[in-house]
Amino acid sequence: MRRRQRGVALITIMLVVAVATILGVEIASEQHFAILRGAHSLEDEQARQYALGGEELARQVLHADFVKQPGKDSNFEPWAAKDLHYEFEGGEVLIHIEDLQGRLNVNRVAYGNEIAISRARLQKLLADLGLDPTWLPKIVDWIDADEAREPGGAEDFDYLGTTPPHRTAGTMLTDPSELRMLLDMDNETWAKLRPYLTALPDPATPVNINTASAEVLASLSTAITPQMAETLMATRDSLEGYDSVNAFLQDPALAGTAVPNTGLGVQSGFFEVRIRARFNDRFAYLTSVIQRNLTDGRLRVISRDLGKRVAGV
Ligand SMILES: [Ca+2]
Ligand SMILES: [Ca+2]
Repeated sequence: MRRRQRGVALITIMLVVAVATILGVEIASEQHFAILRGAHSLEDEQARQYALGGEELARQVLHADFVKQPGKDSNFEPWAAKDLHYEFEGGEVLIHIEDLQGRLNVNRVAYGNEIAISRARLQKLLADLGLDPTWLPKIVDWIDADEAREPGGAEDFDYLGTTPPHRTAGTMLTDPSELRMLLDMDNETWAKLRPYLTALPDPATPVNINTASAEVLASLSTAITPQMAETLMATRDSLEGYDSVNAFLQDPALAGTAVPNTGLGVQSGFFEVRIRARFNDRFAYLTSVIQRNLTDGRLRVISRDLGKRVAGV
């Protein structure tokens, strides 16, 4: 809120208090409720401003991280702390930052120069999660620009027969939740898949092996078993993150696996920030995606969802 607007908000709160005091006990109940409603909407607005303040704090944390060590990102850095919590007068802000490059970028299965390896990785993830392999062609068809069905896939023609009829995206996704619309997708399947997927605007964006979950590490090659992924996670913890992709590929746990040196990295440029803000007893929720420039650390909010209650904060 700009200073002047803040001043106006403060004067308005003071007026509400003054009016309530003057009217005292003689106030008619209807008027009383009207004032309460007014006060609540002011408090809601204050909570929303705190949430936006939380986003600004997240930007500062991410910028400080870049200044300290631009070439390497891991879950051992301050931005990844689970207790980013700030108290203000009458309220508080809770911030949870997640590296979106710790997930598989679904846009890579149909765009960019690494389509084949990206499809293989999503296929491996589906297999490890015990999900039907035809989710891959369905995801590919949903995102790719053509109307030609992959074997086992589904294009516009198949969706026009659904209720309500709709069409495929035919372009890169901005939010992976759009895949909830896939033919035959159900809540249970989507709940299993969702934690491991993201939709980033640049299909060249690699997976950060330092923030990837065990499931995503296991998806990197058919040669990596879930047990091996757990071993890799333990080594990664002891190192506080691998210094380079080569250091990861040379990990003894990967000996003989020939994991392709494609689409992997140790640096991140896309973060999801989930915020819960409170002012008095009013809450506001904000989810923002922040892009951090890999060369100069500049930060840019690329999406902002205010008001949606989110898990994880
Ligand atoms: Ca298509
Ligand atoms: Ca297609």
